[in-house]
Amino acid sequence: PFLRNLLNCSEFLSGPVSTGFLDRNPQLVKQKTSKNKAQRLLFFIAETLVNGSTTPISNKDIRIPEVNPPVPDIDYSSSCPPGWRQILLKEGPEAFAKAILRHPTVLLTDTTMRDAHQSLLATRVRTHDLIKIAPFVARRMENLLSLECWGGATFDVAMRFLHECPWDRLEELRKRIPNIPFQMLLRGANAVGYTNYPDNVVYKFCEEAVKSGMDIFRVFDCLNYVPNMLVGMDAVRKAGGVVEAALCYTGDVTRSEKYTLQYYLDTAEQLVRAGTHILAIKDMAGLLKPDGARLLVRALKTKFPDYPLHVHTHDTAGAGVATLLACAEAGADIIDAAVDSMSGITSQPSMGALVASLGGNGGGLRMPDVTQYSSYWELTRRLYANFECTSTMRSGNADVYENQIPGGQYTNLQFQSMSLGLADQFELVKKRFSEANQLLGDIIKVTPSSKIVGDLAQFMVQNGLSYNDVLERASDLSFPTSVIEFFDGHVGQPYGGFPPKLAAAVLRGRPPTYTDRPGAKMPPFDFDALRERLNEKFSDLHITEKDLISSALYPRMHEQFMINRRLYGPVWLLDTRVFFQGPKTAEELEIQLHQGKTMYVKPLAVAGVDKRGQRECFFEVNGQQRVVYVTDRE
Ligand code: 3PY
Ligand code: ZN
Repeated sequence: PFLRNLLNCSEFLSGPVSTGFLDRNPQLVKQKTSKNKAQRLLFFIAETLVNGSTTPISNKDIRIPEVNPPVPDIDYSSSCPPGWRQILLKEGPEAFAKAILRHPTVLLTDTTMRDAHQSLLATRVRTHDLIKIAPFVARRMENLLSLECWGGATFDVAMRFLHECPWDRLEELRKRIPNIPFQMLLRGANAVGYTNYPDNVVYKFCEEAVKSGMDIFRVFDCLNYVPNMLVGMDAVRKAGGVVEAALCYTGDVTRSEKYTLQYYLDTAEQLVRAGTHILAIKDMAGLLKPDGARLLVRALKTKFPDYPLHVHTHDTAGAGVATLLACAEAGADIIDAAVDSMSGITSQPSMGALVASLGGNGGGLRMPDVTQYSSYWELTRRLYANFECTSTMRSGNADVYENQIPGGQYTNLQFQSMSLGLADQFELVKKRFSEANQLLGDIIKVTPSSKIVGDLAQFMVQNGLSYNDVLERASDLSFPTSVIEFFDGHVGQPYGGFPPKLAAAVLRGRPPTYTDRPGAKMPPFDFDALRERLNEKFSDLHITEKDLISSALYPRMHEQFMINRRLYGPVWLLDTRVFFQGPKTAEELEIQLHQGKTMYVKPLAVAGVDKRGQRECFFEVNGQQRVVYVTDRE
């Protein structure tokens, strides 16, 4: 087989073989693992027993508790009641938007399955735990306007850290929740990545997302740069999805001189003209306070009464519930909440608090159902104790109004500071974040522009630079790449333009590469060539159109994911404790391979290292003894 593979390998056929040839062509070497799903999972378990977690864990000292979060005991044989998705499927996006407008009371979006765990648990919640509770959500939370369960960082984290295919997650959830519209976060021309992509990548992404079950796309751009958003909006519309164009909120609309009420109204006007179905306010840092919320929501609803208004905030300071109640009073049509046990601090405001406070019209949700849903997540959250971002942030912090760090980034920045040995300087990092923002021209801060501000802040702290030092010494400083690319126009054009003096210094006097939409100059992505390459490299795996998109967005990460998939199989079937930590000796694991087929695995013993550097792992599988060999990497 090696020779046959070699003769099919284009790198081998096209010239002399150079260093790293085998690493670049792992398909040439037959893996020692069997192709069988059960055997791959067994190999994965053996791997965790011998070498520990296959994915980085922030705090290894924390042992994952042996809890098995029970799903609420309801009648799962009953069919799912109809929900908003039936209206969408039957009548289409325009009529769906009209139906929202006609609805007499405010509606809710549940963010538990995306933003809440992105903001609290480093996006690590696994498909396993999401699909366990999905049948309950479909039957008891059927009045949700939508369920945010995809997009943002979930796409790359699934592949990079969880060895999961993000598309499978979407499809598995969709199978179990046919009645509630799914909602995702689309970073405009950045799709679900951190950089601009050729337009055909964004179009193909949206097309496949709709086919896999996505309904509502919250499209934003990290600088509110409308040309970048238009690509995403058009791609969603062509794919048949609901376009929800978002205005990213920053500053304080009641007093900011730059991001004024007029600024938001003018930007909204462009989004309405571009054919959005729904308008959204995306307050990614939790800066919107009740007075600003009333002002902004009233103004938008007065000017654009024919468009449903959806409000998203974070509870970083602790004022989130008050803000969302103010939005509801002022006429917002939909508000975002996370279930109680996954809410608060850098996540969304509490669903239970909102449902209770809205009295008889809590988005059509029933308090006992919310409580049961919350109990499931309370225990499930404990399985992710290693990723609890709030281990250092235990309460709300109103200093966010000053530093404006987005919810999803706050704790990341804290971890990043710790790993750079700057843990005790986090206060300074926050101060520098706010100064870095001013240096860059007071920009909108959300993925990826927030990272640029964060990179500059870290750079200032590490090099002991103050605001004035940066300004004075700019032409001699080696700025982080992200900062150079920002001034070079790679992200888009910020509102109000680039600060000219710093731009000239950072670019060393040369003109910027992009002065308009970066994607406009990119040649289309060659999907045919990629398909050929992947089919050759992974000739033993079935390459789908979705694989092509994952690879176009994240080439190296996707390749590693494919290698892991080949080795480990569908690891999302394993319990979360087993996935991150491995099982205990003699613990009996019950793994449901598919409907009606369960595998029972009991790890018995791990032998010492043999001459080849391998260890024998002994298991009992469905009552039979089995041995798996794993290389000890110590
Ligand atoms: C993301 O882009 O992942 C965000 O959550 C932005 O708020
Ligand atoms: Zn958010």
